[in-house]
Formats: sequence, structure tokens, C-alpha cells
Amino acid sequence: MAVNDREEIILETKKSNLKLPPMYKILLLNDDFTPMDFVVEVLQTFFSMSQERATQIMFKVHTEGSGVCGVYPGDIAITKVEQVVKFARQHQHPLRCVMEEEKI
Ligand code: TYC
Repeated sequence: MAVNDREEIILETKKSNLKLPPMYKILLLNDDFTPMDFVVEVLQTFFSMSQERATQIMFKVHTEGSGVCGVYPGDIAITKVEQVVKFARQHQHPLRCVMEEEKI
């Protein structure tokens, strides 16, 4: 805030020096073996998606090769990737789940 010659208050914008924390996209990758209904279950369980949304994302991954499940700060993204991969391996599925820094 500043005051000009006519005693008017001027609000000045100042660029913040604070840097936002990096965010990470979590992606599912397609494979030929993981059952479609298992992928839908993963999206509902670990990414809180409705069955309809989970089915849409699963088909996107199936047809395009990959798809974004969500965007999270680093520590949450790492935990989710680990949880998804562990769950898939427990069920003997080769599902791949990776994280990638979000460009802003
Ligand atoms: N392609 C798999 C199938 O036909 C389904 C699938 C979808 C697998 C998404 C992985 O991330 C995936 N059973």
C-alpha cells in the first residue's frame, strides 16, 4: 500500500516470492493382461472415483495407452503409486502406475 501526491491510497500488487510445491500426475499405463474390472476397482478405491468416471478413465488408458488418475503433492503421489502397485501385485496383475511432475 502507498499514498500518492493527492493523499490517495494506492494498492500495489507485489509478486509473491513463495514457490508453490511441485505437483505430480499419477498415470496408469495399459497392458494386455490386467482385467478391466480390476482397473475400475483400483480407480474407485485409490482415487475415489465413481464407477462411471473410473470406467471412462479405464477405457481411455485401454485405447490410448495411458491416462491421468489425479494430481497430488509428491509425498501423497509416491504413497498412492506404491499402494496401487502393491495391490496389483497381490492380485498377480502386471498393472503399471507411475508419477510424472506436472508442468505449470
Ligand atoms: N488392456 C486391458 C485389457 O484389455 C485393460 C487395462 C486397462 C489394463 C487399463 C491396464 O491401465 C490399464 N484387459
